[in-house]
Amino acid sequence: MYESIVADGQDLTRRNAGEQEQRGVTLAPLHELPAAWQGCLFALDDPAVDRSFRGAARVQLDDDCWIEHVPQWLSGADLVFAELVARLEWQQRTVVMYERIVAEPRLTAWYGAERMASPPLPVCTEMAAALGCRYAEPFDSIGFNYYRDGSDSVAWHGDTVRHRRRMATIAIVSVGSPRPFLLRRAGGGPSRGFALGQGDLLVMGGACQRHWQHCVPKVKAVAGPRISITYRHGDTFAPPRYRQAL
Ligand SMILES: O=C(O)CCC(=O)C(=O)O
Repeated sequence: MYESIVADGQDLTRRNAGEQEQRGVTLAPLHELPAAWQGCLFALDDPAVDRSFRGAARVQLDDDCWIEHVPQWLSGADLVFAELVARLEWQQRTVVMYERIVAEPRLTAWYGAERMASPPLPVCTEMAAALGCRYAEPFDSIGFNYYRDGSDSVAWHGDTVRHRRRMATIAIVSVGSPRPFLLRRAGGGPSRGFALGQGDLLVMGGACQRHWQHCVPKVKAVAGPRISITYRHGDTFAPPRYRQAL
């Protein structure tokens, strides 16, 4: 049932669009790094998190909402990127847009609470523990997004947790090539941007998911691949859009 995708995974995935429409999701494990990956393969340090959060910069967006940025919080990020590409069962999900079924412009993988005891890499547990200590939240799920190139993206949104809780802390660790990550007030207006990759951590806290939106826009310039590793809390069950694929 799995599609076997190697170096040109993006092309093959897109050739199978017809099948994705019928099944809603295609499992797309990738066993080799994309040709575009320019990581320093000679500098693959053992992954480790900086438990001191040195260099953390917190920005109060408004009375209720804050973000914290920690550049290069995870060391050995190139190795983590390569291992996640190879180990995760990447899924090509579809969504309904304007009455048409279209493939999401990125691949995804999900580890809910029931899978957190056996994460794809030990450092995923280390990250959850360090984040839990600093932000005083029991991070119990990980969502992975794989942006294969500049045409992959995620549109402006607030995470669905906003429907259940006003306050939530969401921590995103980025590995691979830096990509713009933008934040703006819900409903529009000027945006604030970060280039996230190579082990950077960006945390959104307070009522950010209600009052602010974030996105990873498409980029025209050549962009290498990036994976975001997103820690959330209180999402015992996978959100509906993931559930179809389990
Ligand atoms: O990839 C990112 O940095 C953002 C991911 C995201 O917005 C999401 O999973 O809801």
